[in-house]
Amino acid sequence: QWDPNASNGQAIVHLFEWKWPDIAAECENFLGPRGFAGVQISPPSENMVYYSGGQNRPWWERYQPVSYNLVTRSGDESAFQNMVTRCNNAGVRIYADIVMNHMTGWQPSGTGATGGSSFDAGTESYPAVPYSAFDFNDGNCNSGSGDIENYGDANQVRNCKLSGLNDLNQGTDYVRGKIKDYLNKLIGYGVAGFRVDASKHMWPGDMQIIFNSLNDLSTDYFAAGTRPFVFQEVIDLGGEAISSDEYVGIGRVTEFKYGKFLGEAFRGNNQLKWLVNFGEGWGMLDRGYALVFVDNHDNQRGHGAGGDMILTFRDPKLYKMANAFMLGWPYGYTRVMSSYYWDQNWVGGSDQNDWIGPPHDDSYNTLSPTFNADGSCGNGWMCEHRWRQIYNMVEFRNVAHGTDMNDWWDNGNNQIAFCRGDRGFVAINNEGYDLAQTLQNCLAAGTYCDVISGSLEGGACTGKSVTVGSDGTAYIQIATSEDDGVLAIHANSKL
Ligand code: AAO
Repeated sequence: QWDPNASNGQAIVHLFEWKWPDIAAECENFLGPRGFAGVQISPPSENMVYYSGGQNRPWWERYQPVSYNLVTRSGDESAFQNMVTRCNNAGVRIYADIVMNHMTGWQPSGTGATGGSSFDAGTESYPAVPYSAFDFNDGNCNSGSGDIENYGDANQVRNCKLSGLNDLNQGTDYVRGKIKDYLNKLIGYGVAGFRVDASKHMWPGDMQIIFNSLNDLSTDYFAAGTRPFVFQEVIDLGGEAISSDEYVGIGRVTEFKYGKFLGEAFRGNNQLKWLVNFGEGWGMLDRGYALVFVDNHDNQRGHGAGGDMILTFRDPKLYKMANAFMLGWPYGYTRVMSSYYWDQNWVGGSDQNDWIGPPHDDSYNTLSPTFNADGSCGNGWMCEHRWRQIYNMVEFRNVAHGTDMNDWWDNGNNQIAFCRGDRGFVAINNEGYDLAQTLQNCLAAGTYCDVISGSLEGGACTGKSVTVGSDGTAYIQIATSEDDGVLAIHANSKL
């Protein structure tokens, strides 16, 4: 459950709010050929439909399930099945986002759901599962409001409501059974694993029982006896009652310190030279348990944790540098974020538009991405995973896999360089002046294409090139005037 069960690839991409047919096509046309291991999809379970207070169809309605029927704005059950099959056939795995901590928050009775199921949040009735008031934690919650009021109290965090969301009691056989049936249905269709939403808000013992009870993955695509990959969303920046360590026995855990620390470093609040032991040396999880990312769908819009240090597509130069560092660096299993654009509206330090859902038509049907001649996306989709500087570093990570870091160099401040065995070399310049000097390298002598400023295409470099001499050194140049503050070469970018 710590292994992504990928046939190839050391990085996954979160195609946030994409439709199932678009993901299927992306697996075939782009992700498979480019060596992406898999896709984290938005929650496939039926959710409530939200139109209120001028916030029509927010992205976050998908985190309020009404049933485990597979019907959402991303598509229905047959589209889901088709996507999983086509992605697996393209060598790309599907990891489903599972909302099993809770159902909806309070909504007026008669509120709609994406599959047409009825529900009554006030009486905690979800007949399409079915769940009723017996299945929720209200009696076990000790806070005055029924909501989580104090993250210093583990009992509250796990037995009270997160933001008013009706909190399921995973301590009962009945609730465990319903969740198990849902996850086994997904396994039956060929998913490779799960991102488990709000894991911090469930007891690890209950989760362990549920995940241990699941079927092995489908032998249509996986070896007999393969367990689902599990990565649990636990926000642990320290200082609370609950720590990530409590969950590592179940699967990997999202390491939220990683993106926060990287954001602080690249934004200039910390010198890059300290990244020399980035990972366990910084108080993060053991690398075999960590799922890492620069930003996620919450903290790119001020939800969750990390605050204003988080880097996103809105700071493209720094964002590409941070992603290049992550994908070049041997720590954790990596996830690339792929977003859609929205206009921000800052009032008193918070974005009033943080709720805005994916690009849509007048009836709020999600739009498909369009693709420009250079491979980038249109129709409001950012598609960071299609940025050359990012997808080329996914290839770098695959090429360098199995090696450790060696030959670290820094200028005592914000210029750094390092090697990965004899497979890859990365240099980063986050100073206000050019990097231009001869550095120790580790690749075999020869000429290599920098995969940041360009690629190796048709036997030639479309960007910069680097020549590694017979003495093992190479002249490295990253001018501040360049679009990108990174340079990377690897064994497969040799001329
Ligand atoms: C929506 C509305 C709410 C309404 C609710 C019910 O926005 O106003 O009350 O419906 O009607 C998403 C959205 C929510 C949305 C929800 C349901 O983000 O706004 O609520 O869908 O539609 C906590 C959880 C974490 C969670 C995160 C957002 O621990 O699991 O909040 N993330 C997941 C998903 C997320 C989703 C849900 C869970 C729910 O990724 O998309 O919500 O399914 C501290 C704690 C964290 C806690 C944060 C925020 O963090 O440590 O555990 O995350 O607070 O409450 C510093 C600290 C850091 C602290 C942070 C924020 O950085 O170091 O520790 O500040 O204070």
